[in-house]
Amino acid sequence: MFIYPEVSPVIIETIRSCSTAVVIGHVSPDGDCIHSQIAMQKLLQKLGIEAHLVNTGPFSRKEIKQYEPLFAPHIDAQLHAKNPLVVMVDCSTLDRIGYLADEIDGLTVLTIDHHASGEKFGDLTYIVPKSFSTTLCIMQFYKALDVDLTYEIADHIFFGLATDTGFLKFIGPYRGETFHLIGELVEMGVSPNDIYNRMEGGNSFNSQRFLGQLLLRAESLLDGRLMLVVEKPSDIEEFVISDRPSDSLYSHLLGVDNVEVVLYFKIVDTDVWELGLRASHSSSIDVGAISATLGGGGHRKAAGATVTGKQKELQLKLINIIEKALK
Ligand SMILES: [Mn+2]
Repeated sequence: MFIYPEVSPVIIETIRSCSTAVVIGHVSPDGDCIHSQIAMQKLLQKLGIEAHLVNTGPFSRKEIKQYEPLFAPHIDAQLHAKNPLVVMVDCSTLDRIGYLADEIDGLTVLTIDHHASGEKFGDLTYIVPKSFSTTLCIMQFYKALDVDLTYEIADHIFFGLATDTGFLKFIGPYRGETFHLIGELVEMGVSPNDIYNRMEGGNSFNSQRFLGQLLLRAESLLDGRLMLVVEKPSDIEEFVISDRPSDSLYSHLLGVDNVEVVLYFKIVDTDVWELGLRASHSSSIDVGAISATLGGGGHRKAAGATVTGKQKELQLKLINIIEKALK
């Protein structure tokens, strides 16, 4: 069983002695980022600290949209002048926070994250790559600072964990500690059933129809090891695609026998594409390494990159790279 590292006395002292803080997260936030930010803000407030939430957005994912009003888009001069402690969550590299990288200049930064790659940023860090979510790292801070969890905070923590684990599907063996922590949250009144419905429900009819369209259009390549899906310009007119059904698409296509990689071309603009890459649990391919060669980022199993050029040419190039990587 994995044991979370202790939150260092220096970090505890730094938090206890600050009077103002700003909690920031990464661009295009997801459920783990937003719920980590909120859970951290509540912890700081319980310690009597004035705590602000800042995120560049966009808040395009449906399950986090409702929280947008809680977040400011900037650290304004007035707040900066108070010399707040910056708590950066769910990311540990400066390129993940967009223009906020300039706005935190000169401030002390505490980084709390569970990502493994990139050059770590922060004066103080609590980075646990083995943690399934940043919210579980924040839970360790509640324990270390001796602040009781409430139902509301437990719900934020579970939601972040559910987001990053495909509702616990990505957790392998010998990780009983995560289920012990889940046990604590559920005993606080958190309902996994309710969280699942909030996470997976609430889709627009259009996004489900769009999912059907993309599944029909998927091509099976490289002897069934690669699934390719390409959006068309007409999709933008026919469907509202700010809320793409990407996660469902990946999980449906990775569920096809022998599929190792899903490659999804999302239209951003004329000749500008956002690539989504996903690898199956059993494949040894590293899609993070592939996206890194294209200037993108991610993990072994999930990665993305923004590329420019003619779609057909990009497609040929990508199929080639993937074919070599699959050998
Ligand atoms: Mn995360």
